[in-house]
Parts: sequence; structure tokens; C-alpha cells
Amino acid sequence: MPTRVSKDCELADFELSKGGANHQKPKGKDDIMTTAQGAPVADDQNWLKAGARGPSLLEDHIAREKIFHFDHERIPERVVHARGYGVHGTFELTDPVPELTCAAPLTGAKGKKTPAFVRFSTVAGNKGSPDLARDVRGFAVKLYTEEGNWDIVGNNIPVFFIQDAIKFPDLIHSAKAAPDRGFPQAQTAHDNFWDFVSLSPESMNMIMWIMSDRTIPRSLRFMEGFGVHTFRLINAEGEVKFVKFHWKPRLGMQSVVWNEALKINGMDPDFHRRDMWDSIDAGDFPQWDLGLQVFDEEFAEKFEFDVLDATKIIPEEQVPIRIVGTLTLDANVENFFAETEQVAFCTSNVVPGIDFSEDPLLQGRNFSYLDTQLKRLGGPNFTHIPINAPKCPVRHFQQDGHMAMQNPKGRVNYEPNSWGSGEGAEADRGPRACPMNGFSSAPVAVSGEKVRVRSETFADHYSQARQFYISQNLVEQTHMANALTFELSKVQRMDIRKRMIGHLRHIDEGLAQEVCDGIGLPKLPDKVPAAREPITDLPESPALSILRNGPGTFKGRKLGIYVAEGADAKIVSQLKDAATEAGAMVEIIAPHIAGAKLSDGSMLEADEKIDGGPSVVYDAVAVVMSEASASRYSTDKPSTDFVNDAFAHAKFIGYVPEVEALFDNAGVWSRRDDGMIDLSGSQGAKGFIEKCADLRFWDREEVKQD
Ligand code: HDE
Repeated sequence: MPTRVSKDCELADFELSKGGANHQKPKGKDDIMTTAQGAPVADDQNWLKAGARGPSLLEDHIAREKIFHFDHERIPERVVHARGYGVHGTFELTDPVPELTCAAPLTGAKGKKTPAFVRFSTVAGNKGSPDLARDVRGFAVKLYTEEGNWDIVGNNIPVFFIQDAIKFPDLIHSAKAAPDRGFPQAQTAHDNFWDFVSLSPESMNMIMWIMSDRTIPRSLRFMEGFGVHTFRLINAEGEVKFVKFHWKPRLGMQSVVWNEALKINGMDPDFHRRDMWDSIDAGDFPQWDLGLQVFDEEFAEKFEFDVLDATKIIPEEQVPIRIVGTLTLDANVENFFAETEQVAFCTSNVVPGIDFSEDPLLQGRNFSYLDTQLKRLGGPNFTHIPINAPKCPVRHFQQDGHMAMQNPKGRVNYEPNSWGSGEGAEADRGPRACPMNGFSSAPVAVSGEKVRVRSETFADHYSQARQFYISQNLVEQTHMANALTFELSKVQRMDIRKRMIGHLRHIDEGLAQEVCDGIGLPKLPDKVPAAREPITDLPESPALSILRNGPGTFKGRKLGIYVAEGADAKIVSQLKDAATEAGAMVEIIAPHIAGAKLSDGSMLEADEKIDGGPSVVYDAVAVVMSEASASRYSTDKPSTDFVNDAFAHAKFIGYVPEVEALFDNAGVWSRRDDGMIDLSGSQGAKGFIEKCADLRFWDREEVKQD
């Protein structure tokens, strides 16, 4: 017979029944397990049976409830952006703009704070897909303002694939796993995607962006965010301006290289979420500045492209960005499901002072997001879930529905009504709409025939794609050509590959030729007919490049120090100090998780064992060990990979001369360059960390010639 919990709960914590099931005891009365209905449970380990070896009884309501609930733990994952990671924070107003908008978080005193929740995501992969898939990143911000929730449901890329919402299901079907085979997962490197985009020339600008390093960010903390669409701002006088929203990371932008991304996916599929969790846990809070790009009808009229076309940007050089506030992410979620999984963003969540534009993509989104929340969260009361509930008073006559949590009291559930005074004085009459302070739309004049067409002002598909490409430096352009070559090499149909190169020729003949050579085509395919001849003299926009705008700091980055028995204690400690001083994190890697005994006899504990701490998860690495240890690990594959990968991924490498045997076997000793720093030399640990501020030593990479 299983042991029963005694009334005074003083039995030992670990007690085996005769059958071997462990019965742990509650610590006290408040610790006693109950069913969801609150009834105390005596045994949570054994189903009620007819005899110890007999059949299980359906009568066991306790087991039935436990299994029933488990069976329903999942809600449908998001049809796109399924893989995501949420973080809490605060938006602080640094430059109030009442002349532009009456939106609560953007007006009021300097320093005004608005609580925020941000969910970062990938687009194509399922919930369990790896973080470093080449993909656009979602950057969805919920601001809990005093006038309701304002959601800026953006991406880390300022343009989109398509111009009209009706094409979205096709785009997503083509990008996600093929319906017959259920793969490939979380990647666009396959026939269906390239077939679709090569037949949708409007995607070409976005294609340039997704083939750049923006789709393999080093960290969620090192990405920009964009509202993408043009929105409107309305001030207290009712004056209206157009606006685009930008989030600028204080830590600067940074990406990994493709080969590194592939390896990170294997070594740590949770790389991005772990990085975010760890930084916030360590009190290293990432920040973004919110920038407004404000313009008027007059600018919209004269701009080369249509400001309602979400496949176009407005270069910062043309309309400067005004920074108005700072978002600081400072708290990890307490429960992933309750917060990250259940958060429901809707582009239609705007507050007084913000309004939509007629961008056809945005208009479609405003319709779509409510639908998706209904399906995922199971009913219209998803605003009752704490993560979605506004933090300001909510008053209306909506009622009932699945899982209603905030239920009004009293008899009045309609308006107009005459309760609250006179004969009906005993009842609360409830709220009324307020024409003065309530949300009002910009009084934009609209007229037109009912037509199903694409505006001719949307017809230029290549000019900005070209502008993006020529704004990148040579390293970045090389990465783009390599990415296109990689993806098209995964496409099996030759006609799709050729059609894509036919588009690239409108963007840049040199790029088209490189990809053509890269996939081994003997001759350039014909150009695809263009709806409109591209403008070829748009100026470069340096702001579009990651590498031309390096942060010049190693802050927020991670140094991995590989140590083994006999490592020089002084150098290790200098490295740790210099990195910490620069605002970087340090992890110790050793052949054993227990750590390594250093030259001074002290034991240094390891954060990772070498095969669990490959160099791909660090921004820069240092290897410090004695000659004997270096020789011992010189034939150890994880050790040689550590060095070899760091070199191949253009990382800065600190070393001591004693590691020659290991570095030699890793194939890098004779190739030492200025990106490899002798820590025992004159530059020392401090010099090494200073160099790391350049993030990568790009001279090591083979780039195309200008
Ligand atoms: Fe979304 N999108 N989307 N999207 N989107 C969703 O809503 C949709 C688009 C974006 O972290 C869904 O709650 C349509 C552009 C983000 O929870 C769904 C169209 C941009 C997130 C949906 C677009 C985005 C979503 C799926 C074409 C960048 C994740 C789950 C008109 C500006 C939010 C959900 C989160 C999520 C529909 C296009 C960004 C199905 C119909 C353009 C960041 O409603």
C-alpha cells in the first residue's frame, strides 16, 4: 500500500512505496496539493486501479482531471511569427512632441514613462525552430498607455515582400514548409519561395534586405525595428502629418556570418532567447531609441515613390529621424506561456493621436490580427488576459463570451439609458463616448470608384533594391551575393534560378553576374520585363549599411576564454577585467566543466565544457593554456574547431605563444594576422579588448573586388 500523507505532515521527504513510487511530503498545510477544484490530493503518482496489477478505473477523477488538462495545454501556434520571445520594459519620453501628436506616450513631461512589452520573433519557422534561421525578425511593441494599448507590430526590416494584403497567404504558404512533405522548416532556400518571389517583382527590394546580414542578427539586442507602414500623427488641434516609426538599438547593429549561423543553430537553437534572458538577468538592459520620420502631403507628393507602398523606405538622408524617447527592456517574463505565448498584438490597437494611412497592406492587417487572436486565444475576451489587459481603466458595455474575467456589476448594459438619476438613481448608468477626448480618425478626404487594381505609383520594383545594394560595403555586398547563390543553389528548378537572375540584372549587373557564376550558369539569363524602368541614379544611403555604422564598442558582447590546466592566471584575470570594464560578458570554457587549475594553483570554474561552448556563440575568443595542455588538446576536435571557426568567422582571437601546437593543428598558426593578438605581448589583454570594439576582423574575409 502506498504511504499516506500524515495529518501533521512530518514524514520524510523521500519515501518509497513497496512498488517503488516515490511519495514526497508537503512541508505544511499550505503546501498540500489540490485538484483544480481545490480538493486535497492524497496520491498523485498512482492511478486508481482494481487491484495493484488490475485495470485502471475510469472513476479516478483526479487522474482524469490531470490528464485532461495536460491534453489541452497547447493553443494553436501563430500561423506566422510562431517562434518568439517576449520581454517587459518601459518607454521613456525624452523629447515630447505635442506639436505633432496628442498620443499619450509622446506628450506630457520629459521623462514620462509608459510600460511596454516587446515580442521578438522569426517569421517562417514553427515554435520550436532554431533562432538563427535566415529570416526577418518580428519586433512587436505593446505600449500600455494611459489611453489604451498602442501596438507597433513591426519588423527588423523597414520594407515588406508584398504591396497588397490579399497576397499574404500566398507569400507565407510559399515560404513555409511545402504541404506535401512538411519541410523545409524555417528557411526560404527552396523552390516554392523563390518561385513565388521571382513571379512577384514587388518583392525585389525586400529580397535584397533578406539576403543581407540583417536576417542573421547576432542578438535581438543588436537589431533595428521598424513600423514599416506610413502612419499618421494627429495633434490636439487636429493637424495631421505622416510618420514612420524607427527603433534604433543603443548597442548598435551586429550580425553573424552565414556559416556561423548554421553552426549556432546546431549548438544552441535558443541562442537569441538565451542571450536576451542572460543579459536581462545580468542587469544589462538593452535599449532602443524611438525615432519619428515625419513628413507632410507636400513631401509625399514629390517623393519618387508612393508613401503608401510598404515595399519602399524613405531614406533617412531625405527625411531625418527625430528621436523622441527610449525603450528599456528590463524584466524577463515570469511565465513564458502566460506572457510571450498569449500576448496578442493588433495593428488596429492605436490611441488618440495616432492613425492609419491607406497603405493596402496595413489596411489588410488591421482586419487580420483580431481574427488570429480569436482563433488562438479562443474567444473575444483575450483582452482580459493580464498580458493583454490595458493598464488604464476600461469601460464599455461589451459582456459575456468565453472565459469572461472582468464582468460588470449592476443591471445596466446598454446605452443610451436613463439610469443614474431621478427614478433610476440607484443604478450606475455606465460610460458614455466623448467626442472631445475620444479617438478620432484624421478627416482625410477619400473618394473613388470601386476597383480591384494596384496603383500605378507602386510600379517601380527595382530602384530602391539597387539603392540598398549600393549602400552596403564590399563585405556586405559579398555576403549578399553569397546568400543569393546559396539559396538559389537549393532551388532545384533551373527556370526559377534564371528568372531570379533576370530580376537581379535590373538591380545590379555585377551582382547578377556574381550569382550567375556562383551557381555555375554559363551565360546571364535575359532580364525579366520591368513594369517601370528603374531609376539608376538614386544616391547611396549609408544609414542602410550595418558595417558602415559599427557601434565602435564591445559593450554588450561576449568574450569566451578557453583555459586549460596551467593557464597563466595573470593573463586570464587581466582579460576578465578588461572585458568587464568594456561592458562585455565573459564566459570561461575548459576541457572539463569543473574548470581548470591555473598557473598560480587556483581553480577557475568553467561556464561551459569545450564541446558545449564552441566559439560560434562568442563575439571574440581568447585561448590561454600551458604548452603541455595545448599539445594535449591539439588533436581534440572541439578544441581545434573552437580556434578554426573563430578564425573563419573573422573573430578577434587573443592567444598566448604556448598555444602554438593547438593553433597549428587548427590550421591558423601560420596564418596569424592583425586580428590575432598575443596577450603576452605589448598590447596585452587591454589592447585585445580595445580591438574587439571593431567586432570582426573583416580583412580576413575574401571579398569581391570593387
Ligand atoms: Fe503580420 N501577422 N501580417 N506582419 N506580424 C501576424 O498575428 C498579417 C505583416 C508581424 O509577436 C499574425 O498574432 C497579414 C507585416 C509581427 O505576436 C497574423 C499581413 C509586418 C507579428 C498576421 C501581415 C508584420 C505578426 C500571426 C499582410 C511588419 C508577430 C499571429 C497584410 C510590419 C506578433 C498574430 C507577435 C503576426 C497577419 C504582414 C509583422 C496572422 C495578413 C508587413 C511582428 O495576424
